[in-house]
Order: sequence, then structure tokens, then C-alpha cells
Amino acid sequence: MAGGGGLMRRSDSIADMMPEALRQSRYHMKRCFQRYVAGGSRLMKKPQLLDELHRSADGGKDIAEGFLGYVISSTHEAVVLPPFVNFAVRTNPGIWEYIKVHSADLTAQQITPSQYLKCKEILFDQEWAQDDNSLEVDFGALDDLSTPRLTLPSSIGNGLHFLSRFMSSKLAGAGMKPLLEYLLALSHRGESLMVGDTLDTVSKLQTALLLAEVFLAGLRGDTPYQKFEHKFQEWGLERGWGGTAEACRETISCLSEVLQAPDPANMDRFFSRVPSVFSIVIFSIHGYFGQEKVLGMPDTGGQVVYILDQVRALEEELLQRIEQQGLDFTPRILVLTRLIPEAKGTKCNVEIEPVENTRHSTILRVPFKTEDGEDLPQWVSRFDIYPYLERYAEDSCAKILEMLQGKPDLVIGNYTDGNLVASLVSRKLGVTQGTIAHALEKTKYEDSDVKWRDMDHKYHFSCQFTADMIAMNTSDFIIASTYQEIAGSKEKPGQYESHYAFTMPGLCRFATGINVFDPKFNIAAPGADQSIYFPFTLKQKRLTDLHPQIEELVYSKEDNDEHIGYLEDRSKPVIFSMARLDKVKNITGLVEWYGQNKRLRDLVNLVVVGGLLDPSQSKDREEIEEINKMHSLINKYQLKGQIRWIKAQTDRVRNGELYRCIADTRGAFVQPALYEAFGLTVIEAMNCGLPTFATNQGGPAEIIVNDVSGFHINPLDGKEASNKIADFFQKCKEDPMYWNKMSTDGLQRIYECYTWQIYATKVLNMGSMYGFWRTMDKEERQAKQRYLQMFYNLQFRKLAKTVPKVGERPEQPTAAT
Ligand code: UDP
Ligand code: LCN
Repeated sequence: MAGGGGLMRRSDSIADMMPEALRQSRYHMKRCFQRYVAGGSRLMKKPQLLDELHRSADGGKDIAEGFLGYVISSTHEAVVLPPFVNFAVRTNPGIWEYIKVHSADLTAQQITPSQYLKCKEILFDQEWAQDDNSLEVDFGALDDLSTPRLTLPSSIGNGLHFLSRFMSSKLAGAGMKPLLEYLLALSHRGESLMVGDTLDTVSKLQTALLLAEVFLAGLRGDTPYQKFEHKFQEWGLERGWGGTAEACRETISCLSEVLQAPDPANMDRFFSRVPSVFSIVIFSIHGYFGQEKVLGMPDTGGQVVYILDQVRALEEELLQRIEQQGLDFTPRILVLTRLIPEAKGTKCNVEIEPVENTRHSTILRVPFKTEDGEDLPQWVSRFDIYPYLERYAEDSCAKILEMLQGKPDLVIGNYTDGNLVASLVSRKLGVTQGTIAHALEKTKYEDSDVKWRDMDHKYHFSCQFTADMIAMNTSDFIIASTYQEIAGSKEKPGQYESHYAFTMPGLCRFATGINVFDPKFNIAAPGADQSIYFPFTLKQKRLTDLHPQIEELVYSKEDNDEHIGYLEDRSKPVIFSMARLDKVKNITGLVEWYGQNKRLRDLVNLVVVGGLLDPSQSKDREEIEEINKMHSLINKYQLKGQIRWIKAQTDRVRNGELYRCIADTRGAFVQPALYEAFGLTVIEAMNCGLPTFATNQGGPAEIIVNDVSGFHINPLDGKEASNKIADFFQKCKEDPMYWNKMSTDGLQRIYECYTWQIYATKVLNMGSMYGFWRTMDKEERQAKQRYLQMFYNLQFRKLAKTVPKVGERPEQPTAAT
């Protein structure tokens, strides 16, 4: 059973409850199991299992509502290997149980994840499944009783909070030495901070704090630190407690409380004040990373927006903290990306570029190298990037040390490539590592783990999932945008959760990949830049200068290389969508729904922004397919006159005004993705006051409260989705106030939950707290790090070599066991 550290007692396990259930409805259960095995060996998903269950119930409700119904509706999938059916049951987010049932006598037994995965492998690679020496990796095997784990599914994603409680009790039990050692080691560029080396015992430190506290009580709160610095030094205290007497007093009081009897509230407060993070390195390697003309290009979307906004927010927060700590250091943030000589009109061929609207943040571009040591000129798809990463990590590490004139305090990776490189760099430099996924590809493509071989030539998932496993496990903390990203919902496993136990037959079985009850998981949702995405109602701020351009972009009648199609009836509201033209974004799906729904076509026009219009201009495999599909749908449904397809737009400021111009038509934003990790366009649209319909698959389902701050749509049911949109516009026709209500309620949701300031505070607290935790948990970590290092060396490196470099012919992927 997974995760929850024993939340479900053994006696509550489904396998144990089975005999009792059998007594209740043996006949029906037998029939149901006969149906399952009648189809032979196969992998069955929940809908199929439920369907067979209902059929075997003969319309009788009892069985579906009884115990078996409960088991099947909690089952994620089942492996049928007659006469057995093996269930992967998920009773709650993060909690899994694997059960093997004999279809004839209905005996049931609990099996381990590894046993379950072996059954699954038989369907795909029998020989490998039955080989006792197939590669099985079990990161969980290295956890012992002292490894802290959350137990409540509702607490998943709240790791920081849990960790401060755990560390408080650990310090209370084992003594304050680890904290003292941590404080003694605090320094910046050779300058010791807070606690000088004379205070080398806890009692000496406590005495110094007492003296300082008494002394500070006699000073005015706003007395600057410089005025009493000499006194602090006499007691062995160094800079970093605060810029004023009041700030120092508060920090000292938190620490004194912690030293006396550690409690989570004071731990949190203290670690949010500790001067431990001044320089941060953020890796976002693939794609075109730049500040202009890059958005919408292949592989280039929200991640770039996220990082640039994140950097601004982090810099602001760092500056504030440094001031509060009474220090005069300059924070530094470096965004490490790839230098692409063939930059296609962007600045991606420029090595160093300051981040706009910041003072101390810089984009640093490091090239990929060819075998001959030359800079690789071309863009490389994120799926083909693996052979370049190790060298990239080495080269960027050297550059970072040069630019920062020392080590960073925190390294944060983004997406698989950035996270793998962050793991290598943080290991080499011995610094705290944070991980951000944005999207984990495994959940985007159904059965991409077991069917990895079929997809590997195109996507190289063998490398990607291996790299993801390494990064998730090495990282000190993981930043997720939503709960669902980690642990999904009652109905559906989360992105990280789906890496708990999985297998890639012929390659590697992950008996435990990552456990979502690990306190390294934290939710910190991003925001949208509110200077760009503001409500359409703020008339004085509107960018009216851009209106003629937007008018041309949306309403001119001619096709050109920027847009095709036109809008015959300007009086109709516009439904709008904007995304990279990837399959999973499902822009073509939206066009098809629109094409097929006459009522919707009568009510509104459709404007979509995405991709290129000419397939011969694209180098991206998926984009080319989608471009062709767009053209054929426009022809098939004769959409000209009702649709405008505009190519990818790279100007964020103008895009902000575009959302607002759509709101002027009393239109709506539609995000139809088959799966969306977070969905920045959703919060951009809502920030502009556009009522929003977004996919119920992924992050948007959490951003929007259905029917309150927007609407969820099911991307797998286009008819229902397009009718829902049509109903909305019908209702708005009858009651124009309804549109206003949805617009303001969407905005309210944003202001309450999605701002960059909240984000930055949380992330810096993570950097500080997990930095300390690393030092406390050194021994436990070491074994795991060794295991990971070996896995990297023996498995990842070999896989990366199977990915053709630019100009090479594809090599056959080999099993790397
Ligand atoms: N975007 C853009 N022009 C385009 C397509 C997208 O400016 O042609 C921007 C969009 O406004 C958003 C980001 O790219 O800021 C896409 O982020 P999202 O989270 O929606 O999806 P991703 O591309 O990251 O999967
Ligand atoms: C990547 C994605 O696919 C989106 O879902 C996110 O919104 C974006 O990154 C920013 O995190």
C-alpha cells in the first residue's frame, strides 16, 4: 500500500474485506469476474471495468452499489491474466493498494507494487517480466522509519508546514546541536553571519541572545543596526539579525523560543528571516528562452512567462528580506538557458541579457556543444535534448561560478531538462535544489510508460522519465502549481502520483518512483503579471494605441501570412483561444467542436491564436500535423466567415490588450486542452475580465470553481463542451448581467489565490527551510544520493546516447539493463 504511512490500517485493506463482500454477493461477483477474464489477457481501465460490472449486474443495482462497486470505482486499472485479475486500487489521492483476485474461487490477496507491475509487464514484454534480474529500482527502499512522511491526503503539497513541525520535534528530542552548527556555518562571500565562531555551544549562544534582548529592550525600535553593531560583536553576534533594533529583537526572540522549546510557528518565523539565500540559479534550458519574439514558438510557452515573472517576484522579495536583515548585499538571480546561434530573429544568440524590470537578474545563455566542440547552431526539440545535457551542466556550472564569483545558494530547475541539469549542478556544488515540472509528459500520453518503445523514436520517453525520476528524487523540494499536479483529485491520479509505481517493460521497473506523501512537495501557484493582464474595465489604462493593429489582426478581411479566415458578422461576441499548436492543447479540437455546433456558430465567432499557418515553415513534428489539421477543418466545416486563425503572437503586451478587446465583444476565453498542467492563459484571461471555459483535465480544474468563477469543460466530449458554451451565450443574450457576473467573479478568484507575491514568499521560505533540513538529514540522504548517482551513470547516460544528435541518424533504442 502506498504512501500514507499506514493511514489505512491493514484490517481496512480491500483484500481483507473481500471475503465478507463475497459472502454478500458471490453469484454476481463471479459473473463479473468471468466477464473480465473472458476477454483474455489485457489491461483494463476504469470505464471498461465499470461497464462490464454494470452488464453483469443485469440491471440490478445492488452489485454496483455494494463492495465490488466500491472497489471497481476506486480502481485505476486492472491487469487481467486469466484466471487472475490484478487491481490497482486508489481509494484516496496518493493511497494505492494492489490486489490479486482469482476469478473462479474469488480468493483475494494483497500484492506489492512490484508484483503488480510484473503482471502488467507480461502484457507487453513477457520475457523481461519473467526475468528475475530485470532492472528494478526502488527509491522507497532507502527510506527508513526516521524518514518523515505525511499521512493525510489532504496535507499533500503542504510539506513546509509539516517539515517545520517534524524538525521542531526532532530538535526537541535530539538537541539543538544541528541548529547551532547550521548557524555557525551561515556566511556570505566569506563573511560570517548571525553567529560568530566564539559561540560554539548552545548555552553560549543562549547567553548572548539574552544579553542582546535585554539591551535591545532599552532602545527605540527604529534604532539602526550600525548604532549597536559593536555591542553585538562583543557578544559574538554578527550581522544578519535585522536592520533595526526592532527587527533584531523579533529575530532573536524567535530563535530564543526555538532554542528553549522548538515549536513550528517560531521555526517558520525564524527561517523566513534567516539570511541564507542571496543568489539563485534557475535552469530553463530548452526552447527559445527570451523576452521578446519567442512566445508561441515550438516548445516555448508558459514556462518562459512563468520564469520571467518569477524572477521579478523573487528579486523583489530578496531585496526586501536583505533590507530587513540589515545587510547590504546585492542579490543575484541567473536564468540559465541555451544559447541558440540560429536565433530566428530573437535574442537567443546573445550570451548575457539583463531581465527587464529587474536590477540584479540576468539571462545567461550557454551553448550546446557538438562532438567537435563547436557551438550547436540549431534549435533542438525538448524531446531530443538529452545527449547534450551533461556537457551543458559542466559548462554552465563553470559560467555560474565565474558570474557569481562563488556558489549560488539555491538552484531551481524547470521541466525535465532543467531539473536534470539542476540535479547535476547542485550535487557538484553542494547547494539546495528545487524542482519545478510545469508538465510531466508521462501523464499527457496515455500508457506512455508501458508503451514507451512505440513512442521512443519520437519522444525519447526512456530518457525523459528516467531523468524525471532522478531529479524528483535528488531534489530537496518540489514546487507544484496546484494540488492536482501532485495528487490529482478523488477521481484521477496526479502527475507526480502517477510516478509512484510504474514500469517501462524492457527498460526499468520503478517499484517506488516518488511518494507524494514526501514532505518535499509544496504548492506555490503562479500569478500573471498584473501590469500586462488587467481588467478590460480599467479604461484609463487601456492601450488604445494598439487598437488599430488589433482591429487589423482580428477583423480585416484578407488572408495573409499572419492570419487566415475572416469574421463576417462583427456584431457577434468572440470566443477566443491561444496556445502553442501542440496536439495536447487541442486547438484543433475546439475548431472541430465549433464547426459541428450550428447553435454555437450562430451565436459567436471564433478567433484562435497559435502556431504557424504554413506547415512548410515549421520544424516541429506535432505542430506540422496540427497546422494541416487546422486547414482541413476550416475547409471541411466551411468556417471562413466565422473563424479567424492568427499565427502565434509573441508580444505579451499586445496580447494583454487582445484579451481585453475580446472582452469588449462580451466574448469568452476557451482553453480546450486534452490535459493542461497549470494553464497560464486561463489566469491571464481571467485577469482581463474574460469569462473563461477551461479543460477539466489538469490545473484549470483547480483554478476555476465551476459555474462560480468560470466553467469546466470536458475536452473528451466536444458536443457537451460546445453546448455548454452555447448555453452561456444564450443565457447572456437573455440576461446581459450574467456575463458581467461571471467576469467579476473570475477576477475575484484571481485576486484571492493567484499572485506572484505570495509565490515568492513561499519559495524563499522553502529555500531557507529545506536548506537547513539538508544539513539535518545528511546521513539518510547520502545513501540515496549514492544510489541515484549510480542510476544516473549506468542508466541515464546509456539512454541519452541512443538519442540522435542533430545530423546523426537515429540509433535503435536498446534495453539498458
Ligand atoms: N502565448 C503567447 N502567444 C502564443 C501562444 C501563447 O504569448 O501564440 C503565451 C500565453 O499568453 C501564455 C503562455 O504563452 O503566457 C502559454 O502558457 P500556458 O501555461 O497556457 O501553456 P504552455 O505553453 O506553457 O503549455
Ligand atoms: C507549462 C505548461 O504546460 C503549462 O500548463 C503551465 O501553465 C506553464 O508551463 C507554466 O507553469
